[in-house]
Amino acid sequence: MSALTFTDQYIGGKWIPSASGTTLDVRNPATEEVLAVVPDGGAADVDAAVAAARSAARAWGASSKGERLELLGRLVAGLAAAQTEIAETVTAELGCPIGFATSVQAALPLGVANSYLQILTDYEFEERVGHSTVYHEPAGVVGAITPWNYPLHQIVAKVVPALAAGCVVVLKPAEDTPLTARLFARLVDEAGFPPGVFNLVVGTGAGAGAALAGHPDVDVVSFTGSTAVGRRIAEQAGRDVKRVTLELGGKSACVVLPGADLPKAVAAAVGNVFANSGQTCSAWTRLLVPDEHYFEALTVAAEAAAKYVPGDPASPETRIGPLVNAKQLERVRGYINDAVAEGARVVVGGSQPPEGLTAGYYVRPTILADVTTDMAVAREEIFGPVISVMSFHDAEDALRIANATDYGLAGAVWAADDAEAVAFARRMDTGQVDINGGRFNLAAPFGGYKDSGIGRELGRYGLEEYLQTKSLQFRA
Ligand code: TXE
Repeated sequence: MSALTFTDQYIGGKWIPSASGTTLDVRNPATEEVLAVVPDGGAADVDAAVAAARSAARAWGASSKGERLELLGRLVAGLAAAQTEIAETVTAELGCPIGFATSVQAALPLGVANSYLQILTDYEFEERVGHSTVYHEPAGVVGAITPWNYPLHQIVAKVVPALAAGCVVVLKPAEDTPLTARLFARLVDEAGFPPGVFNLVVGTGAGAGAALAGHPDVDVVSFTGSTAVGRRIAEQAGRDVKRVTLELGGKSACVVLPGADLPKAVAAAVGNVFANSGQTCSAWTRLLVPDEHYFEALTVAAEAAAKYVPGDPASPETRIGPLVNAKQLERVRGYINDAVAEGARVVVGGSQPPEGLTAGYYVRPTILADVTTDMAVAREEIFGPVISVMSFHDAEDALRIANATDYGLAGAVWAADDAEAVAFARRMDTGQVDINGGRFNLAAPFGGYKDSGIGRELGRYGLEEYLQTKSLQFRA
C-alpha cells in the first residue's frame, strides 16, 4: 500500500500548503511501514493559524448559545457518522486493536462531544452576585497540544469545550497520530464553523508545538503529554502570564483492601492496564494487595494476563497491539530491565520481544512482583503494559504506598463495601478514584493532583477552563 501524502494545514477555514515545505513520516506501529507523509509545520504555519484564530475570536466569542449549539450539534452528527473511519484510522496510526478503537477510541469522544450539547444548554454565562452581574466570557485564543494515546479523545476533550465556551482554537496534535486530527478537522469544516474558529497545524513538538505554546497572541495553552514538556510549557506560561491547563500522566494505584472481591479486582486491574497497550495516563499500574493474599493475586493476575497475546491490531480477535513507536518500545523495555536489575521479579512477560512477531513495536504484557516504592517502575510513568504488584500490611500501609509517588491522577479502591472504599479514597492524593469497579463518567472532572497537572477536563469543569469572569458593579 502506498503511503498517503498531504502537505496542507487547516488554517482560516481552508486547506493551505504548509509554509515549511518539509515533511514527516507516520509509521504503522504494527508493521513499521510508512503509512503517511505529513507536513512538518513550523512557526510560520503557527503564526498564520493564530492570526486566523484571532481574527475570528470576537465574532465567535459574541455568538449566541443557539448558534454554537447548532454547529456543535452538526459536529456531533459528523463524529457519529464517521465512527468506523475514526476507529480504522486510530488502529492504523496508533496500533490500537480495532475492537478497543471502536468501543473507546471512536465512541468516547463522540460521547464527550455529545455531553457538551447538554452542558452548554444548561450553563449560565451570566449570574447575579449581590449588586454585581458576573459574566463568564471566552478566554480568547486557545493553543491545544495533544498526545497520541487517545488521539481523538484528547482533541475533543479540549476543542469541543473551548468552542462551546466561545473560544477559538489552534490545534497541534501529536506527530504520531496526525491522520485522526486531520479527520477531525475535516468534520469541523463539514459542520460549517466560521473560518478561523478552528485551525490545525501538524508538526513536531519542538517545532510547531513550541511555537504555539510560546506564541504571544495565544491566551490559553491546554496541553496533555509528558511531565517534562508540561513543566517547560508552564514555565513559559508563567513568564508570559498565560493561562495553562496541564494533564501530565500518572502512576495510579489500584488498592484491594481485605474483604474485597480480590479475583474480580485483580482481573479488572489487568484489563485496565493492558487496554491500549498500557498507554493510558490513568492506568492502574500499581496493584496493591494485602500480604496474606499476595500469591493469590499473582496467580489471578497471571491467568488474566494470559488472555492478552500481542497481535495484529486490525484483527477483531486481538486484545493487545504494539506500542506507538520505537522510542516508546525502548522506554518500556528499559523500565522492565531496570526493575529486574533493582530486584523485581517477572511473573509474566519480560523485556524480550514477543514470539512469532517479526515486525512492529511489540512488547510482552508484563506483571512484576516484589516491587518496592523506591524502584523507578513504582514511581515513574512507564506507558506500557506493565503492572507492578506490591503488598501491604494494613490500610495505613496501603495508603502510604498509594501516595508514594509524585503523580496523582487516578486510582481505584476495592473494599468489602462502598463506604469503606470511599473513606480510603478520600485520603488518596489523586484526582479520580473508581470505587469497587465504578465506571468511567465522561461528565465528571478529570485531572490531577500533584505533578499530574493543573486544571480539569470534561464536563462543566472542562468548559470553565476556557472561560474568564468579568463583574460589573451597580449602585445598589
Ligand atoms: O510526549 P510529549 P511523548 C507521557 C508518557 C510517555 C511520555 C513521552 O509517560 O511515555 O509522556 O511521550 C508535543 N513544546 N505521556 O514523547 O513529547 C508533542 O508534539 C510544545 C503522557 O509522546 O510530551 C505532542 O503533541 N509541545 C500522556 C505532545 O506534546 C511539545 C500522553 C505530547 O508529547 C513539545 C502522552 C514542546 N517543547 C505521553 N515537545 C498523558 N498525560 O496522557 C513535545 N510536544
